[in-house]
Amino acid sequence: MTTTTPDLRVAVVGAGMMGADHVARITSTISGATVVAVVDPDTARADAAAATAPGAITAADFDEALAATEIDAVIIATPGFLHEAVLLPALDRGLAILCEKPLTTDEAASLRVLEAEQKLDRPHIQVGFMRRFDQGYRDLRALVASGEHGALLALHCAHRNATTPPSYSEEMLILDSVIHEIDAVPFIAGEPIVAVEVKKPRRNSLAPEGLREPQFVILETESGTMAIVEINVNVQFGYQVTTDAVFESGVASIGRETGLQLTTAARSAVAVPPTFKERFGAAYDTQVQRWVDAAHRGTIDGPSAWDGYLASVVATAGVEAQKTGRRVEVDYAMPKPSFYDLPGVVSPGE
Ligand code: ISE
Repeated sequence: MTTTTPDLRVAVVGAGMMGADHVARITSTISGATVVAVVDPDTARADAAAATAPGAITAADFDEALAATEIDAVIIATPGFLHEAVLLPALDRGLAILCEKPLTTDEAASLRVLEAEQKLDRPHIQVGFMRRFDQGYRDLRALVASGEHGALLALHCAHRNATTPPSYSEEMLILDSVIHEIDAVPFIAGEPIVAVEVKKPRRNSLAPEGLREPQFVILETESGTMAIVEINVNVQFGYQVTTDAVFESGVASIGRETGLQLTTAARSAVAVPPTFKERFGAAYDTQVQRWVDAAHRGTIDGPSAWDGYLASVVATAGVEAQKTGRRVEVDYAMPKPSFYDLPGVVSPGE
């Protein structure tokens, strides 16, 4: 006789681009999980996302969904400043949680989340820093760790989006976009960020009125590796995220466009993905499958709330650097609690 484990019953909170993508992913690609609820105050958006998940109910808020159906796990895909309001009740109920980045949009809120989580028996929150599941990032991390080409001296990171919505503010360059590099740079370099500085070159006149971008965000790590991040979010042509790593005796690059190269009419071209959904599609799939598998085992398998907290400390310093033009040192309030060292909490790539 074979026994089958019941699917993880997942609520997806936030049915915007990312939330809708996760609903469709769980339904069509991921095994061991079913979307049972889609939560969004915008009923048209909730309905549209739920249409891809047979049997899922829709609800205007998380409480309504909790009251209406049995839920084991939640994916939080609302804007970052709304995460805490879902994280706290989800922790209270002991749900498995995949929280899209950022954990929260400021350090104080991240601390409150850490405190609430540490009242439980083990970490429940995995943070959606999906770049850690991208093969290029993992290869680069392994190359740095191997020491084969000497020390890592510098990283040139380009982070380019086609356009931004009207709600996108200057702070979001750091809190919503560079937050990915704020997590990825320590992941690649194997050491924490200790200082941030922001430089503002000539403004792109194609950016929405009032948005001062592109910007260069300089992240320094403990041993002096410098990552220079070009955040450039109205490039019009598509989505591009590349990293060039400079070692003592070599240079490595990830993220260049690959695939079919068509040469015709005196031109040669490779397609550029339109958005992050396509560029990081495989990484999102791996991340969600590993989170579901880990939830069945009662653990997480990826960046934890501690990683989310570290990123929010750096991001808070980054916003100060952006406002003042100064180099701002990062002050982590505490060492990593042993709670986050539990065996079974695996860092991807390890
Ligand atoms: C968006 O929220 C993401 O997470 C994307 O990966 C990033 O490239 C974009 O700039 C953000 O707004």
